[in-house]
Amino acid sequence: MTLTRSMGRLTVGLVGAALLSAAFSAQARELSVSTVLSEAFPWGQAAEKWAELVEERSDGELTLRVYPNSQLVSGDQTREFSAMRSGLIDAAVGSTINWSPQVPELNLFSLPFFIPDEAAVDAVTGGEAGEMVFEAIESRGVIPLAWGENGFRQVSNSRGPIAAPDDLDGLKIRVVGSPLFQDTFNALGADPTQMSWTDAQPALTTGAVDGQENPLSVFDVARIDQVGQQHLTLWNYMNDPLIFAVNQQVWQTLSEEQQTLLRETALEAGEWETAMTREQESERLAAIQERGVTVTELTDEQYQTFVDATQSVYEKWAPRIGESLVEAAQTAIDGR
Ligand code: X2X
Repeated sequence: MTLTRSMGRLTVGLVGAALLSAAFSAQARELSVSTVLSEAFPWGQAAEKWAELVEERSDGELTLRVYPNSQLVSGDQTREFSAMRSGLIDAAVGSTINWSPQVPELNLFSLPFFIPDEAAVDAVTGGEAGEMVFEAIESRGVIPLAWGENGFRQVSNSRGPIAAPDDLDGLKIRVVGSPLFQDTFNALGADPTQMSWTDAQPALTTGAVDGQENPLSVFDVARIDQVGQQHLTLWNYMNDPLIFAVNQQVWQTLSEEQQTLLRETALEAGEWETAMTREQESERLAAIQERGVTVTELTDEQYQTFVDATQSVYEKWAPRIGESLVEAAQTAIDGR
């Protein structure tokens, strides 16, 4: 009887505290931020930078706590967006690839050989197409704040140099994200298999898969060369932007001042990380080559054979992404 009564009081106390904190959103508040990669990588550093800037400027009112390695979704990175939308995660610095199963518009960035260089990335994310992508995210219950960059993705494998689609023939390639990746690698004659980053590393080590695709920073930091990936082809087949975002209900409980703070610091952290990622590319490539990895660069003609081989993917996916979005991106790319 006494126990029941005191438990009742405790419950009332907890509920009261929750109500109080919701009512006075200006009081100290901690938000969880999910990332796939840790601070050993530029991606994790982007989230840490965001947290640092918020810490510095909020006088302890607002804290971002970063949870790396997809731990808030038990390693299943393609569930990150759903978890953020449902409020299981407050915020994230996430990849367009990992969120594309829930936000089909994000497949724009995964269209093979569509966004060829950094100027094209900036023209797309910084213009009308970028706004359309942000609207698509917001319409699904998540507030996007800023862009970052995981980088241009390059393909590696353990068998031999890749300079033509034929060289991918039958190779088991680990991919992640939406079915678009299956289509791209099938079109190239490879044998793609979808798995999380957590599962990818053991699969490369045991030889269960022959190859993978990731930006140079990931190849370098994760020491992909040590798991048998001795051949790397620079083909810039897609760029993988990162997006800083917050759950909509959480956003609405923040004061206007806190919202401005979160947005400004996300923009700053994103610009900082994008510039750093790009600056480090050449030294990373040199480090990878020094470890004995064979690096293949494509001639214009070789590049074109990959573009031609994946044309069907563009045709199948442009309508799913939205023709008007693809057109806006194309216009931005042409005008860069
Ligand atoms: O899983 C990957 O390949 C990674 C780490 O690049 C992403 O999360 C998209």
